Amino acid sequence: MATLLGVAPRRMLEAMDTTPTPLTGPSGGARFTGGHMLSTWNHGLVSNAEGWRIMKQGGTALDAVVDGTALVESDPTGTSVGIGGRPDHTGKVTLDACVMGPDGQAGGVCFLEDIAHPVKVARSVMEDTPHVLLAGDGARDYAIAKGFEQVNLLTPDSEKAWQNWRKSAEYKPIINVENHDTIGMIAQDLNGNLAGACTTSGLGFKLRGRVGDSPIIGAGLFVDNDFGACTATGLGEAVMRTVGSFLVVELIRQGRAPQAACEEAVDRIMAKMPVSDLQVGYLAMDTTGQAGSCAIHGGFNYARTVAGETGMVDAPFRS
Ligand code: SD4
Repeated sequence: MATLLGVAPRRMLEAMDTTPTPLTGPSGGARFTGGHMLSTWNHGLVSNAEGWRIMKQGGTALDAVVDGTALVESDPTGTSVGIGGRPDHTGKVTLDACVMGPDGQAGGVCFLEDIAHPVKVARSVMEDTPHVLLAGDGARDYAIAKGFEQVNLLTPDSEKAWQNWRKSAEYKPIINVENHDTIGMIAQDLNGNLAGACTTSGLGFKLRGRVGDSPIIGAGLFVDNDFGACTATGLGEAVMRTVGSFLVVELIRQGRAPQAACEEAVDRIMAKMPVSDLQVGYLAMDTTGQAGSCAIHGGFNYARTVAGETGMVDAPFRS
């Protein structure tokens, strides 16, 4: 039977090999089961500490990334995630988040207001609905109906920063200091399974309704339990245009080490657009315990935890 528009007829699909991928790493190496976590920026230390506490008690990678990043969402002094995040140009804080688990399950929320923990709502979208992404008022109504905590996300500090910004109302991304400090966290638990989460208030003083890469599966986050996981930080538009996190995991699937995969994803951005004012950083792991990172410019760092030992790492950069 001929295929129509590239859709394989059922008979062909049945003939395809559907044997599950063996539990080995991409290079055939053994899956790492010591506990591995990578989280963006300095606040990644808090997330990894919580993630390790959870893993040691038998929690999954998914538990670790959701509860680890939720801690950063709770910090009102963080100006780029959760409460205290810088508002949009109308003075309203709008949040984006997503999660992905080891079975390919995914959930996200974007343009969400008034809710303390978007990453937990994202998990609920994944686990309790047939959908992947809820937006705006619909996402807020869903969160309220599910009993999620409502808060005023605009702290006095953020309001002051917005009032100052309004004096010129000029928007210009400034590398690494413009609150480009999303928390993206990827983890492999003591059973060797992968998961990831990404949560942000997005770009400070963005246009109302702007959604970045962070809640978009494949852009700000991607997890394939058979091969690896990746998360992104920086200017979401550049990540979305190149479907960055999916690209990194796909390159790992094709045999690249996480480091080489992150470098290639950064190079793709640099080949397509001017980057003098634009920062993007990728963080990736494979299933064997290898990690990689790369940014366009210097200044991107991340927390790495391996079997309970944590350190901060400065990501290599390409510009
Ligand atoms: C965004 N990628 O909304 C986010 C911002 C970010 O570190 O990553 N900040 O474009």
